[in-house]
Amino acid sequence: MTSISTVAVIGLGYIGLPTAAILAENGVKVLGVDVSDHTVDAVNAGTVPFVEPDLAGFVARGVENGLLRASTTTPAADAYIVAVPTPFKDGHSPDLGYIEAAARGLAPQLTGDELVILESTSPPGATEHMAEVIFAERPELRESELDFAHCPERVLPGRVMVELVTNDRIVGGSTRRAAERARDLYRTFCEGEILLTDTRTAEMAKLVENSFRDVNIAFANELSVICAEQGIDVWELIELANHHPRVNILQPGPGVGGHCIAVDPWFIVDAAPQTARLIRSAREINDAKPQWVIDQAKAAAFDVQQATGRTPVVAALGLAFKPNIDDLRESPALNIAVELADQFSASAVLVTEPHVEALPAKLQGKANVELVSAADAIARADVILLLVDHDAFADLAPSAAGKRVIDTRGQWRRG
Ligand code: SAJ
Repeated sequence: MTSISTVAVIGLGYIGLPTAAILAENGVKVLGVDVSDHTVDAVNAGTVPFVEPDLAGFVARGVENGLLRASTTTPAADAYIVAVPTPFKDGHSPDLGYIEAAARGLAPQLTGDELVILESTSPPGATEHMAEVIFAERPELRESELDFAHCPERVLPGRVMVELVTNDRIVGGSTRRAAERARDLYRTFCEGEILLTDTRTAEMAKLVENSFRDVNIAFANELSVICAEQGIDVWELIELANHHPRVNILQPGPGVGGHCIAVDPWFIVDAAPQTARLIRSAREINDAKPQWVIDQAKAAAFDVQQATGRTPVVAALGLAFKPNIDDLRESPALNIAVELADQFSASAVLVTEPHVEALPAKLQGKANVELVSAADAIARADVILLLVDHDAFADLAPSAAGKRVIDTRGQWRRG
């Protein structure tokens, strides 16, 4: 068993590139692999193709020190880290196609004593499946000393370079030796605890962490709908209930966004369709929340029209999937704004997002949509939807009478 001095990181996205860069920072020779020429060129020029605090400095140093370079083909290495996307296919089933392609890409390079790590968020059994894809390409390696591991990441976007170092990690090995080899590799940069298990448990742990959060947000979202029916202020209710020493209810919102929490629980549902009942319900509750918000907006617009006889102006404050970031991926706020634009085609729909400079593609070309400042939106609109509790909105609660406010985050209610 050779020691690990070179690592190929396959997939230079939001997780792969930071991992490659931090390994290089700690003296490991890293060869990054990506299908995108743009990404490969950017990395080789010492730059980054997306925004993540501090990442650019790590990449620049790695390239300058000769420890990090990228290519579109998979080179020979002592260890491989596969960090490619696992999107949906056919509804909510995970598509393992990118993992399979990465496995086929690295298989020809193997000599039989390497460590192959799957880092992509994956359904239970995906690491075993990756190994099978490799063995199908190279049957003679079945009896070799190849090791496989799954090491899910838990880093929070915006804090990736810090959390890569400080978070605890779960490392699941195909054997104890595989887990220990992977642990030793992550130890080069991870200062948190590294906990060893088997591959299926490690795969499930990542899915369970995000499902735990999804289920708890669904509880808050369900409460918000019940409270609206019952004439109770949900924000006050949660604040009061959370004074109980063993109660900690999360915050309702316009739905759950991002590329993890709204996605990963479905992998459990797909793996256990009959038994994952609570997890499925939580997903359905959170996915239904944007439509509920739109229905609230419609009712408010109807009221304004009845009262004034004119077509109301509607404002959507915030497009990002959570506060104080510019990330629009799987954002319920953005989807609500798109629906408002389509369903209120006769109305002006004013959109505000302090973290972007132009209308996102999904809203471009819609004649009734205008990107304006928050102050402008609040001054002009009859119906105001607060969709993201960005700090920038905190002090802007509308004071004029006659405006209908749908505060989906309770930001103005909470003060
Ligand atoms: N949200 C609520 N109410 C809350 C908390 C969050 O509506 O009380 C919403 C947010 O507005 C957002 C969504 O949930 O739309 C998700 O936001 P988040 O901050 O909970 O999580 P992410 O998606 O940014 O990152 C999560 C983290 N996982 C957990 O907290 C269990 C992160 O540690 C993971 O690394 C990441 O998913 C991932 O990559 O899986």
